[in-house]
Amino acid sequence: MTRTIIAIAGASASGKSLFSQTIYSELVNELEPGAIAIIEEDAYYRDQSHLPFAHRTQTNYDHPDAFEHELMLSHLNQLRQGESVDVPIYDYAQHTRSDKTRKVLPAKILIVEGILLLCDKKLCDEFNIKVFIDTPLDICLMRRMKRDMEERGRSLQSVIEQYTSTVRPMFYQFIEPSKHNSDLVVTRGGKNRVAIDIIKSKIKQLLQQ
Ligand code: UZR
Ligand code: MG
Repeated sequence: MTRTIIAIAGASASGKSLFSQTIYSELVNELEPGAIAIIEEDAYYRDQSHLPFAHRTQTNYDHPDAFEHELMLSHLNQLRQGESVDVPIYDYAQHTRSDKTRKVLPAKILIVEGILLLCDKKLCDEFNIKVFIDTPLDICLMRRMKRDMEERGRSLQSVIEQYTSTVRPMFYQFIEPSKHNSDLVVTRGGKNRVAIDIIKSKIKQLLQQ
């Protein structure tokens, strides 16, 4: 069976998750069970339970080394071979993996989304369709302040510190250049209806083959 892996990358708070989740949730009920699945790169942030909490807050989470891309790669290979995988569940408040996992079944269409997916050559080789969400960084910063304070338990000061020390520099060093590895650039983010509909119809076309 041919399986298609679609990667959605872009800056933190660019709208990757909303874009991917919108496509996934609008299709999942319409398609036969097991046709489509979704995985976040964030799930593969390294386990840091061996480090004291104060050390974990110092990690550069916007650098490729923060992710266990090797595990993600082996999961993608297993899914391609029709095996299911146990994807880690990350705890942003504790800055480490939780002890829970999520079972993902091998679907015909797999959407993966995350900030640094297109920086990794080995991962890129696995992706059949590569999309980059290109949202201006000031818009991302405003969304990020709101999200991290409301959903990830952060103070305004910590969001600003993280943004200045890692989010912004790593964006220019790794994420922005990875745009050139994409097949498609989507402006604005998760609410670009035309782009969502184009990806949805591509998925439906692939499922009919
Ligand atoms: P998205 N991140 C944390 O702040 N703490 C963690 O323990 C793990 C990740 C942040 C990370 C990155 N940043 O920018 C963001 N910093 O999560 C990626 N600093 O998540 O793609 O959903 O924005
Ligand atoms: Mg996200």
